[in-house]
Amino acid sequence: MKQALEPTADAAWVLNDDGCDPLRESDRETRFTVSNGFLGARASHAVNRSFRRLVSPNSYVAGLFDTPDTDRPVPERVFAPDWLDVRIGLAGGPLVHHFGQGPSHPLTLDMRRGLALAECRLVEGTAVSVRLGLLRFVSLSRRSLGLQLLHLEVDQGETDITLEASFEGGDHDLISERLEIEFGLWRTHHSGKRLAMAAAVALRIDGQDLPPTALAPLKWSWTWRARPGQVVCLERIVTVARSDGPDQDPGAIVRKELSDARRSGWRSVMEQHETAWANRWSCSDVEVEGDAAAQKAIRFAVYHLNSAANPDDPRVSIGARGLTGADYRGHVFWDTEIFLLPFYILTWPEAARSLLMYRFHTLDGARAKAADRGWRGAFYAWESTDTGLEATPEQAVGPDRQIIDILTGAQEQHISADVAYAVWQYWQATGDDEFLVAAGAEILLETGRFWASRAQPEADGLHHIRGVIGPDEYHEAIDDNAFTNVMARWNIRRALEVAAMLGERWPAEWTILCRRLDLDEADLGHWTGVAETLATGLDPDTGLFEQFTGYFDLEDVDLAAYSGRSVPMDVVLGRERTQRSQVIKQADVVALLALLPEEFAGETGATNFRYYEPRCGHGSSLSTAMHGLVAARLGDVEMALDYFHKTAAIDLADTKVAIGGGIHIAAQGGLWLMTVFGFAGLSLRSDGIGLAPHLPASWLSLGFGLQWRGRSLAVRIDQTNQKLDVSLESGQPMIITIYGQPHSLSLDQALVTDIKRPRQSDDRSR
Ligand code: IFM
Repeated sequence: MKQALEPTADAAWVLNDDGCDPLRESDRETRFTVSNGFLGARASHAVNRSFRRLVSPNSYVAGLFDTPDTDRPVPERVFAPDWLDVRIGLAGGPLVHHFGQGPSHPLTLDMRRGLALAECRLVEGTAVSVRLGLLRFVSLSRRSLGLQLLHLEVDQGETDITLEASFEGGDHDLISERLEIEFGLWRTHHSGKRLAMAAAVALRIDGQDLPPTALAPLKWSWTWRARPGQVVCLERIVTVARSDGPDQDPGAIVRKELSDARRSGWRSVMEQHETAWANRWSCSDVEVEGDAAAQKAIRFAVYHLNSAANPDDPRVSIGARGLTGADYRGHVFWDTEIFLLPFYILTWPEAARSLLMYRFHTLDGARAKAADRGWRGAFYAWESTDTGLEATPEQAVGPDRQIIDILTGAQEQHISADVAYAVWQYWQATGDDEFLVAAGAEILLETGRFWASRAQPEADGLHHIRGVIGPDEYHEAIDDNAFTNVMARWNIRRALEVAAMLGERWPAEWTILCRRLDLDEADLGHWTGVAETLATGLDPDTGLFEQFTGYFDLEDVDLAAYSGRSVPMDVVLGRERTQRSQVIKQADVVALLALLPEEFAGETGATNFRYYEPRCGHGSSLSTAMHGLVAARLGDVEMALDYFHKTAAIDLADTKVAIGGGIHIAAQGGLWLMTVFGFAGLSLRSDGIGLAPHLPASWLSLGFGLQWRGRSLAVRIDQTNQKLDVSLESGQPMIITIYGQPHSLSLDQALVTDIKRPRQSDDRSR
């Protein structure tokens, strides 16, 4: 067992934390979380948690939502029982690991192997001293499975030691239905979901099995006489299943999974898990030479991205904190479609498809939300759970401790276009026609229909969308937000395109779909008219989009004067003044430029970026990544690199943001976007992919893999030799467009071309 607890030797693959600071413990728990898209286990201490009140619960199960029976109830992902609890004690009481007393509690995240390691030493005067090594993972090859290993060496003392292993907190959010020695079945209070868990435990002392005493359901105990040099190994295999309705039996699933896992043993469970991770890394690793911090940050990002998705469950999506923390109650936002989906589409299409199928399965909720407000089509929930119904809380406590109304659920409507954008991007990159016909087309049509009903004609001959919130959430109830309107127009146009395509290529399916959606030529004609006359706020003379009607008249605050601030701009200025100012919470027109660069003719992309970038206060963790991506595309790579490191700091630097509530998974997706779409200049084209690399000076090379319409590609940008090398590892020949020039790529002919030097800082026109 000891060997299994040895981390990967290469420092670029591991994240270490030697500290033990109770004030930062919750951040460490988040950062070192292991998850697999179905189960999440935060890196809480497993052993003798005397400081239990300081830490958040440990375990999450994707899709395990319930709605509390309170005033203004908001659905939330509830906690699953913590399956990792261990207590070690002497006859007189527990061997407690106190903060600040004795050695620290180092943690290691072995990203290559997808597991977390911990060490700890427990001492009780001269009576006993033991060293512990712990390992935990949730399996990437069988997502219902978790493993905990504990390796204990006695350094000193001859005394009786008791070790208890248990499940804790089962009654925290759930009601137990059945509890047995190795099995538990719980249900949620209101949502009709059930959770089953089963566990097998074994303890060996110097290689000899010591049978446990069952103290209670899911609670085992062992007592033995400790001697110096003794080695004790605990292994616990856990299986977990969720059911969403009465017709499924999660109990049968976990029992079967447990008996399979028990038969194969923990080593085989671990081997399969590590093979699954090796496969994931071979498709998704990003290598940066020359900037060790950037390398660590992008690996950490890819580790958490690979940990967040589950290609096998199309009923769940990824919450804003993945399965790493409780913030945002597990709710799903546009973060998934805009910041995460590109990674999955291009490195793990099966996961991407499943995430989009979640939006297909929640279409009825989106249709109900639109209908409730008198519109047609699909208006997706700004905060979504399992039903697709709106889950945004209506009120919250603001930064000044006042109760404020939350309007995003009603007004942040661009979510419908964001979902459509991801559907189109997926189809473009995978060519998955079956998905398009069975699900994607319906999403595109229903979201297109939503916008066509949402935009209203006015006396100026244009259609307008009034009363919305754009990505910049500082400004509410605004009219004609450029991001919303241009994305809406794009959405309607893609709906029309998919309608024409289905009519031509799949006429029988098209007829059935039209009948089911009650869609006819008159509808399509109306949509065309709306798209042609939708106000966008573009000033043709300056090339500037006005973020929303009246934005240019607002107070222009010089953010440079507040550069030393440690709190967001809305806290500095106060809510009202922020709303009356041009201060932007996060990329808005800049986000539009990131998503639809073709909407910005000639140099107007740079014009808009130069206008809006200095006005952004980055009050959201999503903001810096969008700015970095656009800066890199515009060739301002050093500014982009600065944004890259700022984004990385969100979850990696203790001094930036408190992350006890979970990893900012959109920021992690944003790091990948900045790297691949920004520095490598990737673009998705109808005839293949485009690359236009501009690397920061410190990056000697950048390498990554891509999946494109059934092909695997390896890209390497070598700054030292000024070369771009693209090779096709599997699949049919294709076209790669480099800085606008098409090139052929085939299995037997890699593509090697020169790259351009990035602009120097003195020719930046900022
Ligand atoms: O989706 C984001 C939003 O854009 C800004 N506030 C946080 C949300 C969840 O990450």
